[in-house]
Formats: sequence, C-alpha cells, structure tokens
Amino acid sequence: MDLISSLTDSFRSLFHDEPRLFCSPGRVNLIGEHTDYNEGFVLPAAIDKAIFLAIGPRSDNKLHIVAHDLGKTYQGALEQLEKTDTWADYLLGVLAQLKQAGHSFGGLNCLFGGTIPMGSGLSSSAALENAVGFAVNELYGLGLSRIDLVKLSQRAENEFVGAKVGVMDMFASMMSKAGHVIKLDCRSLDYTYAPIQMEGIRIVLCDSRVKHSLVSSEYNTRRAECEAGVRLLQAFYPSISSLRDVTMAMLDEHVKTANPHLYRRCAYVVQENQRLLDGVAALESGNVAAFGQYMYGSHEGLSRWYEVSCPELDILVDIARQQPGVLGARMMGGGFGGCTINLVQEDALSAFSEHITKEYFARTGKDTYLHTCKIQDGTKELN
Ligand code: GAF
Repeated sequence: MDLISSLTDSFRSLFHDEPRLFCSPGRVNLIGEHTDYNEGFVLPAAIDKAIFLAIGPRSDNKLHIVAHDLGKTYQGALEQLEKTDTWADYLLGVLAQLKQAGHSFGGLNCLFGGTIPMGSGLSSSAALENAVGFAVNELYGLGLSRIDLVKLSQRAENEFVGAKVGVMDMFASMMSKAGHVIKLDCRSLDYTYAPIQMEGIRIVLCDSRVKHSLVSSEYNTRRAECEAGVRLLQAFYPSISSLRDVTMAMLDEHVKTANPHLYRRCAYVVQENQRLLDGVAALESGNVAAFGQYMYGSHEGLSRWYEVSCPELDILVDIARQQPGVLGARMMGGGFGGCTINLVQEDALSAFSEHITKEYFARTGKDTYLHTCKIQDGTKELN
C-alpha cells in the first residue's frame, strides 16, 4: 500500500473521521550555502521527497498527533504548547506562532509520514512546519499568504525549536514551482523562478549517511562569527548591516590581519554570494559546465574556509569530480553530514552511480544512498 493510502486508512481507524491530506516537499539548493542568514542569495527548489500530513479538526481544544514513521504519539492541549525536545516541537512551534499572532483555531487530529530521509540535509523539519501551517490555514480559513506561512515556519524553528536557521528551507518548500529553481534574495524576499534549462543533465543527491544535527552548536557559531565580522566592519562603515553589504576589499583592509579566523568565515560568505550571481548568469546563458565549476568552488569554500563539511562529504565530492559526465558537485545544506548535490549527464548516470557507491564504501566503509531528483511544486493540498 502506498504512503498516502496507508496514512488515510490509519487516520480513519484512529480518529473515525475523514482526513484532509497535505503534501510538503524537501528541498535542494544548487548554490548559495550559509548565505541566507547573511541576507544574501540562494538558489533552491523543492524535490520529489515530501512530508504527507493527514489532518482533521476536533470538537475540543486537544491535540492528538501521530508520527506514523516513528510510531510515536503526542497528546496535549492547545492552551499548553510547551517544548518537548522531540519531533513534536516542529508542529507545536507552528501552532504556538499562530496563536501568538492572534489566530483562532480549535483542536486537531493529525498523522504524518514521509519520504524525506531525516537528518540528510533535505529539510524534513521545514517541510513539516510548512505542512502544519498550510493545513491549519486551510482548515480554519485564517487567510494567511504563502509568504506569511514561510515567515511563520521560520519563527517556529527560531523561537520554539531553538535552531537559528535562515529562511531558505521553508521558502523553497512552500514556494517552489515544478521545473524551476528559485533565485531568492534573502534580504527582501524578492524572488524569481528560473526555468532549469539543463537538457540531458540530472540532479543527483548522494547521501553520506552521516547524520547532521541542525541544532548543533556549530551552525549557531557560524552565525555568530558572521555577525562579529559585521560588527568589526561597522566601525569603519557604519551603514553596513550584514555580510550582504560587505566586499572582499573591505575584508582585506580591515579584517584579514586583525582577525584571520573571522576573515576566512566572512570571505567565504562574500565569495559565495558572488559565485551564486555568476553561476546564475552562466545557467541563464546555458553554460552548465561553468555553473558546475562554481559548485566545486562553493564546496571548497565550505570545506576549507567555512569549515562545515566533514571527511565523508569531501570524499563524495572528490570521487564525483574525477568521474566523467559529472559537471559539478558540492555539499549541500547546513553541513557536517547529509548529502552532496551533483549535476550528472544522463548518459553517465549509471556509471556514476556504480562508481561512487563502490568507491565511497572502499574509502569510508559506509554505503551511500543515491537519489535522482525531480523539481516539484511547493506545499499543497492533495485531492
Ligand atoms: C540549513 C538552514 F536551515 C538554512 O537556513 C541554511 O542556512 C542552510 O542550512 C545553509 O545554507 O539548511
């Protein structure tokens, strides 16, 4: 039985009611990593791996939530939305934010499952947050726009879950359009949909099988380092407010000698923003090979200057780079594990898959899991 039928059946037998069904996808990001919280640019898209949510209103103010894949249940009440330090916080956080914004809604029965591997850097948490916000908005006619829901998910994660993530993941999952990547300006939230003109080229994810933890201190440390770099420069340029406003010349003059560690962190971000802009120009002119080189540059920066990679991700990129028919590869997402994203020529796909699986095992003793992605629409209700 497929996942949707199984969620529907379980919902019926648990709650004796007919659910409404929602789907919220995970995401990839072609380039522009750790730039979102620096008010820079990102180039993400939603993929064909998603969270599926079966949900219905209750006549009281209780919450009955079931994580189908984990075999776990949360029961509580809307009046008491307290942090649990479990998976339930992603849902409770969204409900808490809705309440805080003054929206009125009743109790809920929900059951969710999914196809996004957890801890693989494909944003299962943002997908879950979006699914709940979107569903409650529909169920209770709250009148929130998609952008409102994106901001709500981000606040839930920042304030309730306690992960100081940027806006990219929820934006990609909510706003994506099949066959397009989103060029998003994370300062203004202005965005454009760029058609992916990559004839004969596939987006392939290679899972390092190293689980990353987003709430890990390293992510918040990188944010703090970027902010420290900005503060240092504000003494010379009072008008700057984020690394988005900073140039390499500013860093060279005022940070390089004063604080070489901060220099490397900030220089990575400034250069990654530029790589994204140059990369988009390359893609627009159909030069995927040039785009692929920017991806390798991105990985190099993430690994050596920003130091958010790990040996397994470096090995995956190294293997991909030497393989014919691979145009670009890099680690993706927060880092310290998760997946690499690879652009692979269709006719080289099966040799790539065979080689990287064998070679990765030989070099790490781990199996990699490959997924060839399709770019999908964002969060939606299923009929
Ligand atoms: C994680 C975060 F959730 C995003 O906001 C982003 O910062 C990303 O890491 C790195 O680009 O996915």
